[in-house]
Formats: sequence, C-alpha cells, structure tokens
Amino acid sequence: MNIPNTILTLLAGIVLTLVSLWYGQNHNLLPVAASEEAAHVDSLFNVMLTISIGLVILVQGVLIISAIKYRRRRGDNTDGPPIHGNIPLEILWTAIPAVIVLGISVYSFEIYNEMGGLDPMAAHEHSVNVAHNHNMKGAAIAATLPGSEEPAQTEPRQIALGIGASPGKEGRTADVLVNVTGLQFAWIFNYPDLGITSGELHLPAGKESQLNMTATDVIHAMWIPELRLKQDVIPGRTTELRFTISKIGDYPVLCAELCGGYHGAMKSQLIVQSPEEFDSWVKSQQEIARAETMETAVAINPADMSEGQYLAPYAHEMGMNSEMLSQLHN
Ligand SMILES: [Cu+2]
Repeated sequence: MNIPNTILTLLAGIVLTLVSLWYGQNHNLLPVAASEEAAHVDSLFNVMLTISIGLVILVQGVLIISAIKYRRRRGDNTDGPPIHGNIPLEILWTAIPAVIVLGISVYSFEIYNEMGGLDPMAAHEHSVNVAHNHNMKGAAIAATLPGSEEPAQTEPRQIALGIGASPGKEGRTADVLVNVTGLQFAWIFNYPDLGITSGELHLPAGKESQLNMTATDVIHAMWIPELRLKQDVIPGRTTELRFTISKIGDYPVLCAELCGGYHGAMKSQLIVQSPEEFDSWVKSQQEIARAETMETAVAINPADMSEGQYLAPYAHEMGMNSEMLSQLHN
C-alpha cells in the first residue's frame, strides 16, 4: 500500500500538534502555584512550552528522518542534487517565527500588566509627587507640567521597579505590608504596622501582601518560585512586590542574584497561614517584642520615665490606649 506524502505530512502535523498541546499542559516542570499571579505566569509558560515542544519535534524529526532516508548508500559516490534557495520556503520560515515572537510579546506584556508590573506607583523614590501623578499611568518622564505648583523634583521620575498593584487595585494599600532588607547573607522581614521583626516571612493567605525591599550592601534578588515572583533588591532604592497568596503552605525564599561567597545559603521561609493563624502569630511575636522592651525599660531605670511611659506596656495588655491613660492621670 502506498500512502501519498501529503497525507503522511498531514498526519504527522496532527500528531505533532496533539503531542505539543498535551505536553504543554501536562509537563509538571513547575512547583505548586501558590499565588493568584502564578496562574498568569503559568499560562504564558505553558503556551511557550507548547510552541517550543512543537518546534523541537518538527526540527529534530525532519533531521532524523532525513538522516535515515537520505543516507549515503554503499557504493554510491555521486554528488547530491544541486538545490538552491527556495523563496516561498524562506518567506514561510521567516513569517512563522515573526508571528510567534510577536504573539508571545503581546501576550507576555499583557500578563505583566495584569500582575501589576506597570503600576507607576511602585516607584517610591518620589513620594512627594505620588499624589499628583496618581492618574498619570506610566508617566516616567522627568518634567514639571507648565503652571503646576509641584515642588522642584530632586530626582528624575523613574519607572516603577517591581510588581505593584494589579489594575483595579491601584491606589489602595495592601492588607499586609512588610519591609524586607537583604544583606549578605540573610533576609530580614519587618512589619512596620505590627511592630514585628522576623527572620521568616509570615503572610496570610487570601489577602494582598506588599513587600518593600531594599539592600544594605550589594544587589540581591527576592525569589519565591511558588509565587512565580522575582525582583532585584537594590542598595539605596526601594523595589516592590505585591501579590495575593492563594495556597497555605511553607515555601522557600531564595536569593536569585550571585551576591557573594555564601549566596547559596541566603535562604529563608515563607510561611503562609490562614488569617486567624497569622493573627495569633502576630500576637505571639508582639508579646516577645514587648517583653524585650520591658527588659530594656528596667535597665533604663523606670524612675526616669513618666507614668504614661511606664504604664504603656501594661495598659496595652489591658486593652487601654494612651488617651485613656492620660485621662486617668488627670
Ligand atoms: Cu543575596
């Protein structure tokens, strides 16, 4: 039985497409996706992998088939056929990659935007102008509007560094704010609203978290593979990562920038808890911090403190605030 070549090519094309599509969705190459942003990145990765697998099978398949089918036979010392350029083929193999590359760039740009990569508010260098520029999405030009009463800018406006608020969430503050410091060779996590400093990153699931990051010595990079997020941490500048975690669990926090001899040891843990568990962790940490404050207070000599200062830690435990305290004294 002789099957025509066109039918064989068609069949090969169908099989190739099906195999690529299947592998692109079932590769299991990535760790668990623990953030809302991760789903976007994964879909882009799957599309790129589908295309790549298709191309690999196509190119390698043609190569292997040709090597077998057109191999030199024993005793055949003739020249091969003199084949020169093929214009339609050249147009085709230029056009197809061009379309693929263009498609992927538009798609990845869209995903970057959806994750908050184009949020201009993520640049903290010019907090003075934040209120003015709020509606100027993507403004990255160092210029003062004519007639505006903006204070003189000390620094040119810069493009945001990191992943800010996703569209629709701009201008809102995140639920949990963590100041991250990267130094050789550790991560320090400070919760300015909660008064906690920790070596581990604890975050609640289902809430929006924001990391404001800076480095004390050299460039580091915050990388949490399960969140599909990575951002350079730079001395003298603040970079930002803003995300919503969707899965409870423990995930590694890594440094993704070769930052020195013990770079490989620059690791920490992201512990994602339910909001209730997170609250109880916060309380336990605050108690530890308070106990430490009390120790220093005793060392300072309480006689030097005002009644309000001295009673403040106790008042906090009793559920009182400073206003109530001062009323008591009067
Ligand atoms: Cu590092």
